[in-house]
Amino acid sequence: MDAELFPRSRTEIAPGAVHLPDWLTAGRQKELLEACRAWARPPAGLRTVRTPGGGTMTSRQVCLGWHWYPYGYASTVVDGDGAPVKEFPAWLGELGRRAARDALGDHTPTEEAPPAAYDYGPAPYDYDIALINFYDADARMGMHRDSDERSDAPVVSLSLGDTCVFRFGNTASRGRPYTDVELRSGDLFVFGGPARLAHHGVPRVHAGTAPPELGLTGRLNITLRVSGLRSV
Ligand SMILES: O=C(O)CCC(=O)C(=O)O
Repeated sequence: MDAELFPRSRTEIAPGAVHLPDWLTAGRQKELLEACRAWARPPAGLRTVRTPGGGTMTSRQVCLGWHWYPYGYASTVVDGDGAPVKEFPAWLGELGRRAARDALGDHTPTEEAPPAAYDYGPAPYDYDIALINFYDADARMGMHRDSDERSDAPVVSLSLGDTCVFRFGNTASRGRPYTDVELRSGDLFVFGGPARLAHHGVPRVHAGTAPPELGLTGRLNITLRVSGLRSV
């Protein structure tokens, strides 16, 4: 491992938005990558997302649990091959809960433990959506809010492969103030409470920076969310 001049540590980027570097072990990253490769296969596999204005997103996406399309959720790939969305596995939900707890703390107030600084919604979170975005060297993601869910549970974001610049902004607009955070393979980013509806995006991917032992060219991001929707 590279010796860091300034070791990376837990950082609260904004109230309710926490970056935990190196949260996933190398082994866990490999397992997640293998799972992503399987999920990317058709039916209901990796696709290019078309926006209502006629554009296309440069990152490609596959969904689990609920299928996201601009701008809503469906149980089938309504803007693709029409297949039922792939199942959201229980182990991924458990990983999401652990991630939220590690980043934000156990905020179920008890007599001994005071409530957390912010209201993150009722835990434990029942994660039921994964959006998996694949970025090649030229892919980006514009500033947006995750606002199609009917739940205020924290969003969990896991990164694999190439390092990117993750821009974390504010709830009012796509513009400043924002903070640029370097997300590397294995990093965890969680945003909830007052940050849940903050704008965020990926203005840049640094090609060729993935750990060679992972065996991934490009970047994968796995975003876990609670839909608040009832299964059909
Ligand atoms: O790739 C990332 O780190 C961000 C993904 C994202 O913002 C999203 O899926 O809504």
